Amino acid sequence: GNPNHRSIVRDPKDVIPVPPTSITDVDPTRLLGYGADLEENHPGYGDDAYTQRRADIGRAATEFAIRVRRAENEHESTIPHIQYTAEEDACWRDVLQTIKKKSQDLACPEYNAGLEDMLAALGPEATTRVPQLADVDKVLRSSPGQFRVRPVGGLLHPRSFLNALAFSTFHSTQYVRHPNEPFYTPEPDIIHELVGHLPLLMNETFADCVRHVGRASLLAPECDMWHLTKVYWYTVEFGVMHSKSVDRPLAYGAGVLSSIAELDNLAGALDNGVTFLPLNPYEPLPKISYNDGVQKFYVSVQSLRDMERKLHTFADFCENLYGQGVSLKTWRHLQSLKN
Ligand code: HBI
Ligand code: FE
Repeated sequence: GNPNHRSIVRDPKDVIPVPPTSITDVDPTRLLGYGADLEENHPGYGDDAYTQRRADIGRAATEFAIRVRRAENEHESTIPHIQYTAEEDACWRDVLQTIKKKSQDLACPEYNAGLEDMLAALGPEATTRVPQLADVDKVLRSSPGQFRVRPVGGLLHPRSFLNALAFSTFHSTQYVRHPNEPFYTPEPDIIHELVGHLPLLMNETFADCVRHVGRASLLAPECDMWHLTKVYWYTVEFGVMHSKSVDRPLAYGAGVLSSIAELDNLAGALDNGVTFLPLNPYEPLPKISYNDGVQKFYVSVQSLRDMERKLHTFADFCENLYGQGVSLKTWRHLQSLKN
């Protein structure tokens, strides 16, 4: 070879992937986390009947995904219908009632409106029985947010999960958390998805925010995926809204809205010295804490509009950067050399 030509060896984690061009390209079968055997920290650990039930419902979702791929025609009527047990319905009813009460004072108004609209559209049965995902999908599709739901068997791989958001698709589990711990689950379950995530996805501005995070992920190299996961985590999962006209922070993140401990933590946050950081998606974000209790700080936005503007600009920036073959990680490195 030419001795003057130094070949550049790229780190494989810094290479831009071929992005999916439609939701059909997004693989919903790459699951992470709890598999057939639950770990010790799972409330269902050692409960064979629960483990079996959860696995059966999960498998139905994966089989749905495989059927849809073959047919290349995703239709809402084929979302598996689950016959929920009286115990599962009771768990749904208890959590929903408690959250509905608490959210009046602690959630942002757009969430409360979304929850009310969603329940009204689902009909009176929805307050006492776990709604069918096929029905929720219809409600969401015809709402201003224009999202749709796809069933999934468990915690989906972050790239598949985030990519799908760009195509207005939210992956939702269908199994119910363990009845011994109605207010805690270490993994997403249908209560977390329906009570935590879907009410705000009825809202157009919020749905746009979520689509922006998805869009930023489409061309993201592997080395940026964890950062984008954190952007999602500190907004859609645990974000709070602190508007100038309200004297306290209000929840909009699903992990706060579907957890009594988080809602109580947020209620006492101003008195207990919990810190609030303004959203800055460009800079490194703090380590995610999963298993050590409630959040020690929250990332805040002033309004959904404020968040939409920030994430819109951020997604445009990522697309542009990735289009030039540069990762956020490399961009940050180059910035630090300049200063
Ligand atoms: N999978 N089923 C499901 N539900 C989620 O809420 C979810 C997921 N996979 C990843 C994820 N959320 C995020 O926390 C990020 O890792 C993108
Ligand atoms: Fe979630």
